[in-house]
Amino acid sequence: MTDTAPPAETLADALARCAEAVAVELDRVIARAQPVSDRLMRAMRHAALAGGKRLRPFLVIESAALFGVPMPRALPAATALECVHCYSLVHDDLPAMDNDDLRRGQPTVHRAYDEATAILAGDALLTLAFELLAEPAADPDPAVRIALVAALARAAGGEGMVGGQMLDLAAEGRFADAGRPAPDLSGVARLQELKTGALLRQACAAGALLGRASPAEAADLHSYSQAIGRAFQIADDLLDVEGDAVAVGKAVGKDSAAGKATFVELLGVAGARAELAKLVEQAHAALAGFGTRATLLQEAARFIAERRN
Ligand code: GRG
Repeated sequence: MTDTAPPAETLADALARCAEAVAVELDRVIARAQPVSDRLMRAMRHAALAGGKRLRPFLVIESAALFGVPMPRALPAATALECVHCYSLVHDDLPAMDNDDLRRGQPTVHRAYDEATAILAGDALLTLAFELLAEPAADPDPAVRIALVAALARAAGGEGMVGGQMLDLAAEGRFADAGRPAPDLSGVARLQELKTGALLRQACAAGALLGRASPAEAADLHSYSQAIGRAFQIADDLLDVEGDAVAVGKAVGKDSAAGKATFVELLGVAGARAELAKLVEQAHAALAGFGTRATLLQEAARFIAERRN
């Protein structure tokens, strides 16, 4: 008999395990719309089940796992967050927003269906998220369910992602009566912290809530999530400049075409890469206190920084 420990799960395997579990759960909960409208359900499925890295659910599941919460217990909160993310992509692709034809290598929802159906599919995914968090399966403690609902609402709404999207449109000069703010690093950082950072931070905050993290543990996870949120956006800006539309699964070069200020434009490609490396180090350091339990989350920071799609 040997006393060797089983090999640690690789990041790729962990991402695949979470993605599979979330897809099964999304499939199950989206079916609730079917008795009312098969078309709505199909559009929601198109939005939520046609690929995606499932990074946010992975972060919920792995943050909760730091505290010994098993994946099935974290799955409702993880699925809820992915519902909000998928809604945001559907609405972001609409003609009134980014007007994109391609997402995750597929036609966008308004292209595959129509604009009204896409708006409603996004609305239905957003509201489904809160339904999932309000259900007892999200957490046995009603106070924790309320905290999950409140935190997701803040992260997704006007003081979070939607607010960031508004700043982004303003930065493009989309509001004739509001002028166009001069691009600077702190303005871009604030916009991105809200637009894309808020949901990534919420992923780790949800894991901390599910795991009954101490204030110090929650603060460490918060620092980690801030670092990966920034890294995610810089990587996204680099992909917009250097990425290949087929690999990325959506149009690239749109930021410069829209005259948008980005980290890459403000820091240069080399500066952006240096900043990425710093952020990966910060993310690692933030979780040092969790020891080897945090290995997957630490590896995820590098994955986010170096992603190709
Ligand atoms: C319209 C309410 C509303 C909000 C839109 C998040 C957002 C705000 C828009 C998304 C547009 C976009 C492409 C932003 C860049 C960063 C981002 C969120 C990319 C997509 O996230 P990934 O890479 O996507 O995690 P997958 O497909 O893997 O899920």
